[in-house]
Amino acid sequence: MKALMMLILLGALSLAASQVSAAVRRFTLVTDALNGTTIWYPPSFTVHQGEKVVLTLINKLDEPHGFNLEDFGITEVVQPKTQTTVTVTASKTGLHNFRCHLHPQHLGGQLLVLPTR
Ligand SMILES: [Cu+2]
Repeated sequence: MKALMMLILLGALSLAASQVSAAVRRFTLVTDALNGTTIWYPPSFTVHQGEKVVLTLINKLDEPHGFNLEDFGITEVVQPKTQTTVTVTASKTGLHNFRCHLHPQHLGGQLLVLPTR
């Protein structure tokens, strides 16, 4: 009986551990021109609080573009026809704007951080 309880406990522990290690979310954000407007897309993405968020930023255009996620202190410039990766821990819930700090007319978007499940 004791051995069975240990097995159940170990099973629960390994399940919890696998949930922690799964809490890395990866997204690819692309800057491109759509009908003459420069945009980041997708314009929104959603994670849960505490998750580690790995963003691959791709610039498909011929000039540098910025990625500024002010609420998390992220400011990057992506050179033409290149990509870069930024990592942020989604420590704060709510809707957090991201934008290109180099071009005010360049459409950005929002990162929605939901409370922990
Ligand atoms: Cu831009």
